[in-house]
Amino acid sequence: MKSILENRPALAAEIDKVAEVAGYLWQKGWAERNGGNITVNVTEHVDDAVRALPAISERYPIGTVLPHLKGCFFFCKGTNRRMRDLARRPMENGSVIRIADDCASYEIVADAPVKPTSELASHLAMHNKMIADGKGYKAAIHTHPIDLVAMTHNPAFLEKDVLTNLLWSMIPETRAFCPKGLGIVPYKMPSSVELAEATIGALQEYDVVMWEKHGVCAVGPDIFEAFDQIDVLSKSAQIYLTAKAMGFEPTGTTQEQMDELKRAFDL
Ligand code: 2HA
Ligand code: ZN
Repeated sequence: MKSILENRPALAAEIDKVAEVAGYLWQKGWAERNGGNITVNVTEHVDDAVRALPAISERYPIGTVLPHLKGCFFFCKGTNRRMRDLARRPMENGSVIRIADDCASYEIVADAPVKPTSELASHLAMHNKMIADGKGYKAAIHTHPIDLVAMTHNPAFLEKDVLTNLLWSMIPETRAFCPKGLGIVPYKMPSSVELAEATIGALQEYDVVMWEKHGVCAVGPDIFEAFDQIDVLSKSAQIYLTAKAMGFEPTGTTQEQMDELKRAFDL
């Protein structure tokens, strides 16, 4: 079977990045079984031949109407597919979908009829918002980092910006590379439109949001940037819990030191 990636180096390069990040998620222990999902807006890498491709699936409802997505193309990890398999064979464990003109449904166009992630409503709602914001963000990721998810089991950490300030104070890089901090979405049913809507609400202020007792979502210009933000936050969480495991409460950098960083890096 001919792959949509053949003779499309820019599109193939985006899918390569997705596969690379999928491997990291597995290696980090953030992606048990089919846990987590990745979607990338690949519309800019799609030519007339792709636009003319017939659908290879029925038309599925998104569950919500997303006006900015009309005619857009997305690469999506498949539902029930393993992240570790996406790493090795991305086009067998994910697919390219086209959003229909009603902005409320989609069809699969390539390579195989692999149904997209169960969190498609949240992912597409994030992409709709990213287009509306006009910052050129193209990637969304959801994964289950052990340390960050564990922290959401403490009600004190669910108060606005408590976790953000704690994680910023563990190592200066976290403030520098995740300058908006970490939003919190109270527990919602996985895959639900309510979860999608709450996620969009939190993204007004943050590029990374925690889903209480479930996982984390991040958006960015590409999948590497989205992944890196989760990675720096998880590093901070690791430092916090390593200090706790050594039997003491970490002091954290002071507010003064953080303010100095904010000025120096123009955050
Ligand atoms: O795709 O992580 O939240 C599996 C999940 C659902
Ligand atoms: Zn999940």
